[in-house]
Amino acid sequence: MRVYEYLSSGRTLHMTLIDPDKAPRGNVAPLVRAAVDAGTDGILIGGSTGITQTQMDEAVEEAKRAGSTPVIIFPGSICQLSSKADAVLFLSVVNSVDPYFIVGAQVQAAPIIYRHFNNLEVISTAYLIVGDGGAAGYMGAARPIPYERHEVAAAYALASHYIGFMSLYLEAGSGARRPVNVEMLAAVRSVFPRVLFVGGGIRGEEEARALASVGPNVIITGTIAEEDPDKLRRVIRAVKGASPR
Ligand code: 1GP
Repeated sequence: MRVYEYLSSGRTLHMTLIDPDKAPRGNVAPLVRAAVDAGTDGILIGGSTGITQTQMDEAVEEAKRAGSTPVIIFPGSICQLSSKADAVLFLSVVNSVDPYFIVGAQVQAAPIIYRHFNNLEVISTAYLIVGDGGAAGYMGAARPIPYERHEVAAAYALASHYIGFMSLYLEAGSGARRPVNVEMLAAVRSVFPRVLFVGGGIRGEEEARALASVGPNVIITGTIAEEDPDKLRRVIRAVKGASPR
């Protein structure tokens, strides 16, 4: 099954983000095994700073060897492509103030994917950064949408739908003090009919359950996988238990 089809299956999936900069060689496999064991539905690999192409290849290979879930690249730069992954989120930081992050990096990456990584499934993704924004917001020169400005997020989501993005990733930033509000997620969900990811700052079962009840396609957590496998298990259970579709 193609990854996009898997993401669109109708139920809310949980995926685990692994940043190779924080999980160096040899540390990816244990994280993947723990996440798969806890019930995660896929692995995203990428990060905002300090990752080479070799590190990506190694991390993706390690992740593939350790578990059978799809491995998806979540690139922070054009150095983070790998032919060994199943798919790449072809991100455009739609609320960046720097055109490089909206279309420049993509123009650099596209011919590389076409010529060298054409086995990679490409999933165009509107990357919408809100609230804290984290390192992704800073590095991507985003103008993060304030947590309470649901209507602004919905306007971006509708524009992303009309432009034709296959997916939208609503991001509060890795390690954010708090995740995206349920109301903002609901506002985005109501106008964006394709694959919707949400992540950043999700640590507790209650917030995971509340976000899942809105019906995003994928809830992503990263930090808790590194910190506490039991918490990860509880969050995944909450995501799956709350799924309304
Ligand atoms: C970042 O949404 C992910 O894109 C993960 O965030 O590390 O805060 O779970 P956390």
